[in-house]
Amino acid sequence: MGRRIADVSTPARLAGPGEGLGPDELALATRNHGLPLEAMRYDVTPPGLHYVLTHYDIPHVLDEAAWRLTVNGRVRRALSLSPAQLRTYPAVTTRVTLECAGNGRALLTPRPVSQPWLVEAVGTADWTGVPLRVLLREAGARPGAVDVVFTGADHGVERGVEQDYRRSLPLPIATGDDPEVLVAYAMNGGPLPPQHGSPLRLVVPGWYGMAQVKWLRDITVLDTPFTGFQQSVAYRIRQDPEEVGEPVTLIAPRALLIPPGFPDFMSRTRVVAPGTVAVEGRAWSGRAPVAAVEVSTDDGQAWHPAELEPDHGHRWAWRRWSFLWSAVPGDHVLSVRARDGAGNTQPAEQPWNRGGFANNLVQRVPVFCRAPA
Ligand SMILES: Nc1nc2c(c(=O)[nH]1)N[C@H]1C(S)=C(S)[C@@H](COP(=O)(O)O)O[C@H]1N2
Ligand SMILES: [Mo]
Repeated sequence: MGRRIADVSTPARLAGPGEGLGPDELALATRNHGLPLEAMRYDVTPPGLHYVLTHYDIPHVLDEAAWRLTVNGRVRRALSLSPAQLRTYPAVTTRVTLECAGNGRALLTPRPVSQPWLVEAVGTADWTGVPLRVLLREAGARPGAVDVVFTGADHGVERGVEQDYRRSLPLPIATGDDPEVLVAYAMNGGPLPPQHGSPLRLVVPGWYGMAQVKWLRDITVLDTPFTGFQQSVAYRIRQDPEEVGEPVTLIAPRALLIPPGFPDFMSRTRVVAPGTVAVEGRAWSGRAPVAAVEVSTDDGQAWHPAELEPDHGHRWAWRRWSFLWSAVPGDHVLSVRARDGAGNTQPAEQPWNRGGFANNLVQRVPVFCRAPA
């Protein structure tokens, strides 16, 4: 799996009672960044506003023409393809909402010490590339193949293990067409930015962020289940460190609202004037299409149906919803929750796990409605 370099690495841990963010979490929080929630107004997140999460360093790719994506392992014919060669295949563009599996983890108690997301680790882009199944068909997976492993060009140490960033998908998902996994070379019609995986990345619609391998340089077909660090150690739902745990896979439903009015600089409490306030936001689920969105203006006591826009043919993208609120002077807490077609919902009290993965607690937005002018 990788060389052990325990001396430079800290184990996964939980914050103690009342422990604030330390320099380690602050260092992650300043390198990585979330989506400013007001950017949910755009169907497609403008460049630079999409959330970013990178475990190690962003690789410096000097010469894109020299990049090779290899497809090897249990295949009849190994491939080695440049980004220019990949562009000669029929291109597919899919609008996909990505969300980090650790989104919301900083709100958990106890807090898993890691990238301290509140709720903003999300973004939506039009990804263009070649369907993975086309490349795997060309290479020809041999009988007995079970997993497909994706290796990024970035390298680091995690919990004492030196490693490349590496994740796998079961063969039926890698070769499936619903969702259709892409080897993407473009984002929103332009080249991939360095932080989003230039020159090539994997896009797995409906799956949490860890599956979306950036700086993709190698695809290996295995006849045994992949047990790499990001598959078997990280990204498992566990209560105890000793548990094998359940793998993190598809995105649980979540709705977020664009905080209305204007913010206080430090508390970020919102200020609105009395009267009708148009509240809007986005909702998504990787498990089934979103079926309903509800809004509460009294901190989750009463729930009212929101207007949910159709998906406009974009099954894997967030959907816009809206709600008219008659604001009266005073303090309020606005919330929103989504339910998907498979009956998955958002909890008012979040079940906990050590990594803080796949949580989807209902968002709370404090709003102060000031007296009329
Ligand atoms: N090679 C590589 N791919 C990676 C990562 C990484 O650190 N290295 N981080 C993953 C995680 S945890 C997330 S949430 C998504 C974030 O994708 P984005 O930065 O394009 O939003 O990338 C995934 N792909
Ligand atoms: Mo992530």
